[in-house]
Amino acid sequence: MRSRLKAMPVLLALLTVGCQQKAEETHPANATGEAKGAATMRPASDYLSQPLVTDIYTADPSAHVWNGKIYVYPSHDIDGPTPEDDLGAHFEMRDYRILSMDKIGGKVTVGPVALDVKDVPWADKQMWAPDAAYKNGTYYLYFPAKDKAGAFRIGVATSKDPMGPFKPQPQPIKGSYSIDPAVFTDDDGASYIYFGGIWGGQLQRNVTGTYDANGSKTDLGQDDKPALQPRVAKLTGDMLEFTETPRAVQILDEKGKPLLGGDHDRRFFEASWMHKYKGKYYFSYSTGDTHYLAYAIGDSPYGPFTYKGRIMEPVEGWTTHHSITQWDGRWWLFYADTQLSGQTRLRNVKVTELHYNPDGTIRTINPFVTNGKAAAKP
Ligand code: FUB
Repeated sequence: MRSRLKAMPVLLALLTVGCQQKAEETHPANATGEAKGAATMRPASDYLSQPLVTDIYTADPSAHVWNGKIYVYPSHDIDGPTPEDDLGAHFEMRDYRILSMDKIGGKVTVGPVALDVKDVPWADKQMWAPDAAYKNGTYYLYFPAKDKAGAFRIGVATSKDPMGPFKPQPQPIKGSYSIDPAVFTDDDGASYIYFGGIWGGQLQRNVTGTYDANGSKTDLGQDDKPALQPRVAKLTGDMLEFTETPRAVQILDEKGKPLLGGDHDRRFFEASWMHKYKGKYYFSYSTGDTHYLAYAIGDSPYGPFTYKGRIMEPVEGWTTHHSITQWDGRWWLFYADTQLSGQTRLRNVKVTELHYNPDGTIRTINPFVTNGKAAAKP
């Protein structure tokens, strides 16, 4: 899983001393807070966009616009002791802090702790990528965490304030499993939750709907069979439960055949997101070990969705995870990389504009600036 970064620790150790001055020049705001700014191999000008916050490490940004403000619900990365492995044991997050801003490019406020793992009765550790929703005066925070048996479940917590604090339900959502919840509310008011992730996200250990602690560590190991699919379920009117047994989300190729397990450049890995553009449903996701953000288009929130291409080429770092939202008449991609730290486990969220082509396809974004210019492929 980590092949791109295998040489990174040694390289970083060497660069930390030599590049300290450079790092400080590049990230002057890093002198305070958790995100101290370490070795960086590139000047800030190489990146398409800059970290939204530099005082804490953040990842997995789920962005929403409420009451004219932008709220970002990220993971809060911490520098824990667990060694990096293929199952993401090094992502040891223990709480959530929410970001808000009046406009894209404006000042970003970092909220206080909005939910702590110690206050969630069923959860033990690893508060991974969250999302949020709003209905009838209440904000809902959806979050994955490992329970005491080591199985990922999805919880929900509520608040009257989009910044929290959130009060968790005493149990995870009944029938939930795996990671990366993303909630989409359609024009008719119905809300759907998408979730799932393979490898450390344990989707392959939940194929029957019941967690199998002895299941495969990665995927189903069936490269010539349909890939594991993300899940979707309609939420109940109170937003707290599934109305149905989660369904598999079909992602098809251009011939209408399911993407195969061996198609690592296109198959689903984790990080579901749903948005609607000109009446079509866009399901987007991360391809994980090939590091792309990809998307597929369909006519219903349940799918099927036809693979259309990449939203973003690989960022610096192993994972990226995104959300897409409209603000001030333009579309924005929130994502993360490791610009501040150079370490997989310590990420920082960013935002850049997303553009559609006239036929509804999305222009692929290069997260780096080449020859002084941002490159976006038509
Ligand atoms: O942040 C922990 C995990 O890494 C997320 O849940 C995945 O989407 C990946 O970003």
